[in-house]
Amino acid sequence: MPDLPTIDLRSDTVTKPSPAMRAAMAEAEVGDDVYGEDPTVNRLERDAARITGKEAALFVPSGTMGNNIAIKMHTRHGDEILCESRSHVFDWELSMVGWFSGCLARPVAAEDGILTWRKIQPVLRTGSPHNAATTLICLENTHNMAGGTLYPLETIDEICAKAHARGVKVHMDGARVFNAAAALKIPVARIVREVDSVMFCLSKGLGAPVGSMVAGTAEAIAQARLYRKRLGGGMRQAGILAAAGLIALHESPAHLEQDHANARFLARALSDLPGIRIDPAAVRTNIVIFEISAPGVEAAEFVRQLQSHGVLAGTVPGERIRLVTHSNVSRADCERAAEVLAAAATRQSTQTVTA
Ligand code: TLP
Repeated sequence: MPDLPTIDLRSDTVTKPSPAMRAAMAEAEVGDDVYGEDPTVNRLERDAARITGKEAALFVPSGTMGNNIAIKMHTRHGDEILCESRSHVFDWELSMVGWFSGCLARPVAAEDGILTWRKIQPVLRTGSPHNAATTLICLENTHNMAGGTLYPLETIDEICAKAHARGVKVHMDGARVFNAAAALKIPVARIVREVDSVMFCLSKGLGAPVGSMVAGTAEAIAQARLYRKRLGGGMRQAGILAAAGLIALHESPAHLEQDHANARFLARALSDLPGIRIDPAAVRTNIVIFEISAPGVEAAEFVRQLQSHGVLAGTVPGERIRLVTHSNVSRADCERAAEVLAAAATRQSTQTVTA
């Protein structure tokens, strides 16, 4: 049998730039962006602001930098911020909320990753001689570790209205907000209409090699520009990267529904397998998370088995396995991945039965 290419489902961060992106990068008009003179970056920032319905946007090297610049611009040292307990800002950003913004992150658990005002209200603090005030709520949409779940519009709007009435800001970690928009079939601008800022990634499902955007008011983004420079994120001829970002922004959203259909396909295939726990109905975007229910089988060992048969998956906390679909995996790849998953599941269930 000929060697088949590896199918990489570890993350949508693994996508390689398309030929159109590479061509645009080669031809990009550039300038020094720290002087504000890179026409391609300027265009990307203008377009991102328009598409998110915000006054201004800033190109940043990564989602992590974007989130932390946003948290910094909405808070002061010693404030509390509120976020979901498995959110990226809390769990995956090296405690930057404390390290960079000097804030305490108060996590609130939600089974499906989706915060509601009912969950938020009891833990919001107004500030007193004993308690620091909560000044920011972070919503992750889609929620990565909950399996790409998404916020209903009413939930976002209610949180924003009630938070704003108390002088609390709302930031959306919208690393995958274009996936949410594709799933809900509504514009991103509507999803983020009420939030004070949004970060979204060009380098995940949208397929650009590098970069994320932070959008908000002109005043907040002017401040964000200074924080980016402080963090060493002032990039010079960044138009080379922004050129790919423009293609990601304008052309990739139309293809996301295909990734979602592939994720649903994998989820359905997994739900038929012995020793696997998954609710396929919960898979709405491009992230599929499942558990091994067979006793004594470790997620890491299952992932090693998949890898030895050419399928890369990732483990996530809680002995769970994550598959992420993206533009570099086709339906045919997912069909082959489903066969590899089926063989691994059958092997482990027969081993557990005979053990
Ligand atoms: N997520 C990565 C890992 O860091 C877990 C992935 O493979 O999914 N917000 C969310 C919701 C994210 O999922 C990520 C990256 C980020 C922010 C950070 O983006 P980068 O990696 O560009 O710093």
